Amino acid sequence: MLIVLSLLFVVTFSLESKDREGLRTYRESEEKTRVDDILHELQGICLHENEDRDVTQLKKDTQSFLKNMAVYKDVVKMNKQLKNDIKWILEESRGEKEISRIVRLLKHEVKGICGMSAKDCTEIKKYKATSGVYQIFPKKTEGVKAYCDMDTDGGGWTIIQKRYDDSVNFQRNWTECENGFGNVNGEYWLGNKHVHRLTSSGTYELRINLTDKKNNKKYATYTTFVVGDAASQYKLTIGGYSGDAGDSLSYHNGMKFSTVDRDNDLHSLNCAKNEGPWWFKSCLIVL
Ligand SMILES: [Ca+2]
Repeated sequence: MLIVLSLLFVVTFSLESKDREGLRTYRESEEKTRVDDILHELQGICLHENEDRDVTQLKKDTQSFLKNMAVYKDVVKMNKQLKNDIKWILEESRGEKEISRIVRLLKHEVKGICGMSAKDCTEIKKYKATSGVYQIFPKKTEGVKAYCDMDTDGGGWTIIQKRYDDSVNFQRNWTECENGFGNVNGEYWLGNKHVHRLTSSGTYELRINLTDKKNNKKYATYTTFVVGDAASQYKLTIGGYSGDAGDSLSYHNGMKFSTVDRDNDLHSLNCAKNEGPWWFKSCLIVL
């Protein structure tokens, strides 16, 4: 019996491998690694769900930065977003009196950078390589919390669905499926509108991981995965299967999303009533 099901996204391999090449070059020297670490820490302030980064901690970090001006100068070189304001810090900062101004400035700048850079977990991976809950901004619009898997197959996967312990009821109506539901630290559905925004903003690969009670793992990947907009009833476009879990999705290619309160399948019954919300052509056991 299958007890874990997670659907994950990642940009196509070619895009990701290009980024990794960049990171390798980036980490060539010790000094550059230190700068990289500071940038990652700054990104982590607003990217990560961890709320313990309060003003007191930020003040400590700021004082630490001021003691490491040489490193800070390199931060400037590596991040245009911070350049002007860090220049101001270096030139104008005069001890404790300036700390509160610097804190406000850094928070503002860092949030700006995070908001612009974190379209999905693949982008976040450039700054934070730790799996966990992050705020992402698909299509740079409304933010949504998602769990980022930074470990599976190179990491950078945005999880759109995770099920493993039946702690969350997945038999939800159209609106709930549209906006998302569940617990982002446990079982959840990201929401059709967010999945649409993601898959319409670039080329995404879908990965499905299955683990049984004996911890046997299987997977399926699809090189094409697009979810249409609300007007299309979140129509599924899928193709390019590979893996060892079997291809259970291609049969439903081209179908609209169905829920208990919206029957869009081609079967005489409403498949979602027994099988939960999904893209159905006819009623089959899905995954
Ligand atoms: Ca039907």
